[in-house]
Amino acid sequence: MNNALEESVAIEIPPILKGKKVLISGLANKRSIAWGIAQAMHQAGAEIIFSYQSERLKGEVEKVLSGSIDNATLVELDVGSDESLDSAFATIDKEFDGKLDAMVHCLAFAPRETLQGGYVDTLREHYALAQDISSYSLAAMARKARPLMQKAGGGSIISLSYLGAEKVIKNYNMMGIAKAALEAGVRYLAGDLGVDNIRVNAISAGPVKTLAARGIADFTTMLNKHAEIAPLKRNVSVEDIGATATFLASSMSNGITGEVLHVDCGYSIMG
Ligand code: 0WE
Repeated sequence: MNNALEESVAIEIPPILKGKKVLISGLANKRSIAWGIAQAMHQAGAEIIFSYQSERLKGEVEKVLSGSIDNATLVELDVGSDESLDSAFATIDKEFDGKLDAMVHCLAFAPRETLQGGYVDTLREHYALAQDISSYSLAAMARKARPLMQKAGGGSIISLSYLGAEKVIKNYNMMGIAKAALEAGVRYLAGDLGVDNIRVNAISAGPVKTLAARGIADFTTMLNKHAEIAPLKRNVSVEDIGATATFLASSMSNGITGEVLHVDCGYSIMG
């Protein structure tokens, strides 16, 4: 089940999300980081709604969930559309009785051309699309989640980032700029929403071989290098990320907001 470059250690998840209502976006298939997060939060006792981008992707979400999480609700949400945001959150409002305790933002997109060559060549149109889907969408979703989280007495919003936001990583290019904006967005949203006891944090995850990494040049070489350099001498697993996301969604992290936590086996501390 685990990638060969990861260590297979079962993580014990205590029932810290019992009765909590959670929205998870970005589940594409069983390798998705969103799936690692969903399984951990499910183990922790959460009630989960999954969002999928389009009808085309709904079948795969149903396939992944079947036999594992059978009581979940699915909702279509294309973050590139305000109408879709309106209708998705209307459904979530109904399904969850007006309340939402946590939201996981596990979405990004940049046109493939921007993930090769140099950032210097990025087209205006590609920049705008990448920022819209990868960074603005967190603010758009937070704005829609806010009244539901207010009704729940507070909430936790969790997004996913990557080291390419802070350092120049070969080929990450446009996504690095989008993740830098996302991380700044996490801080500004934490500033806005703290008054409602809504916390906003990000996990900066080490590289994981997901659908989003497919076709990225030399990704396997990158994973090998990462495992060699990282203090823990392995790559991060979706279980590692799921456990940290569960912690951030729970009251165990009530004093943490506006933070970007590195879940990268220590890779980013190395000089
Ligand atoms: O954030 C990401 C990737 C997100 C992503 C992936 C794709 C591939 C397919 C965004 N847009 C697209 N557009 C597509 O057309 N990661 C953290 C994974 C990743 O992507 C890289 C990496 C790593 C790590 C790209 C280059 C270098 C490293």
